Amino acid sequence: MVDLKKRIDAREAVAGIIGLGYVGLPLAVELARANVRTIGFDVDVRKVSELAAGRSYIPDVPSEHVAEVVNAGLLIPTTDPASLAEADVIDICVPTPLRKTKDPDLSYVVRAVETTAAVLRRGQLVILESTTYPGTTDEVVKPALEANGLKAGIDFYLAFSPERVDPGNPTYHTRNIPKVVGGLDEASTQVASAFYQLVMDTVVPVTSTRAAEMVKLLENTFRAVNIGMANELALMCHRMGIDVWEVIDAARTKPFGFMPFYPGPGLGGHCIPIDPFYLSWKAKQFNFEARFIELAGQVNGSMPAHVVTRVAEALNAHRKPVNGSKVHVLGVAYKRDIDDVRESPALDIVELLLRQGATVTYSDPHVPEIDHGPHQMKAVSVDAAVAADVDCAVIITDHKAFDYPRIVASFPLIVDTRNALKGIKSEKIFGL
Ligand code: SAJ
Repeated sequence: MVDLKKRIDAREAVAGIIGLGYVGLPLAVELARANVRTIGFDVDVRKVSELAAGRSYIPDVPSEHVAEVVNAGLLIPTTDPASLAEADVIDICVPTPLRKTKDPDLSYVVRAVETTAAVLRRGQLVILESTTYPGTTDEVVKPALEANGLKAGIDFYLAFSPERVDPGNPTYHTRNIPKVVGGLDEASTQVASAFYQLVMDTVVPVTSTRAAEMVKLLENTFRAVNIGMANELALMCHRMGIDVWEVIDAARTKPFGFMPFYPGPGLGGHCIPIDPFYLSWKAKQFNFEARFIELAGQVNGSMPAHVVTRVAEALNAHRKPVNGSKVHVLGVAYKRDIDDVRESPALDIVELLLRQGATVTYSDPHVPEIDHGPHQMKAVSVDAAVAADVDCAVIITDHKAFDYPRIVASFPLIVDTRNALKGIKSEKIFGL
């Protein structure tokens, strides 16, 4: 199978990307821009037709790049899985959510692997990028691919490489984020490394698929646990009458051995609240309880209720119950300056406030409406909220686009969960 590495190095090998979302599309476009013929497969016909028309739907991927490679016949967007038969390298970039029971949901991966198995032939390389627990590639992907009789490591190469896409990051993008790669065997690691070297400046080989799977989970568990600690510190400081933000800002002056994490209204996004539970779920199979992950999940998960308690305390200072009060949420995206509301704590906070009888409105320049389960709400402007005489505003997402001095001047009470009003002193401002 040595031939594949030669064909990759000569940019003759054809790439196939399964899943053209915020991970797969940037990779597909960069491969095509590196002159690698790339079959871009997705089940979503809207995505494929947008790409075929030379349009991008991922902010970090300019439409000009899409048009350039599609017109040059270097990126072939398709919903036809049979098209992947042409690919020498098949790279799976599909979602790995959690079920409501916090168990891993590998259904997208299984479907993508079945699609791959249908076109699997000798000499191909298959790579899984979807974030998942250590063992997925060896225990789930490998047997599914070998069902037709071909043998991983003998007839085809197999590897795992964690995605490290950070949507909206102005500095780090596909090419300059080091890429970790772990193969079923040394040859698979080498061939997969050669593939990524076509696009990435730095490739970091590790000795197994499990190590590569664990790298990603360490990266994101590290964040979830440290954010949990920052949130617990905030609860402690609130109880002790200490300004947690001042403490963190002073601690970060330590030039070594410290990395700041900040308290907030809870943990949102499709990575940090989810990835660690892939790890703790797998650890249980080894009779190991990942206590830090579970504890961080409890602390981070308790923040939305804590925010609602702070809103109640703020209203109480004005002798107003939550029930019947008008509360205006500022920012519903899961983090600043993006439009993604997946797992956003704002949705939990809205739900809790509505349950306590508050009338809730929201402003978010990036999110015109939310349609999340029981929530169907349209954004209103800050002016409209002010005109509606709301009783309390609560800053959940500290978008740069908000005019904070105006917010302080306009609302009778403000709960600030992000220290967005840093340095502004006022009786009407309540922190976490
Ligand atoms: N958050 C805090 N306090 C913090 C940092 C984050 O409350 O100190 C909250 C955010 O508001 C958000 C959630 O945690 O609700 C997650 O924030 P995040 O900054 O981790 O951003 P994500 O979810 O977009 O994480 C992605 C991850 N990228 C990948 O998995 C490839 C993560 O590994 C990156 O480190 C992160 O982006 C990043 O640094 O932007």
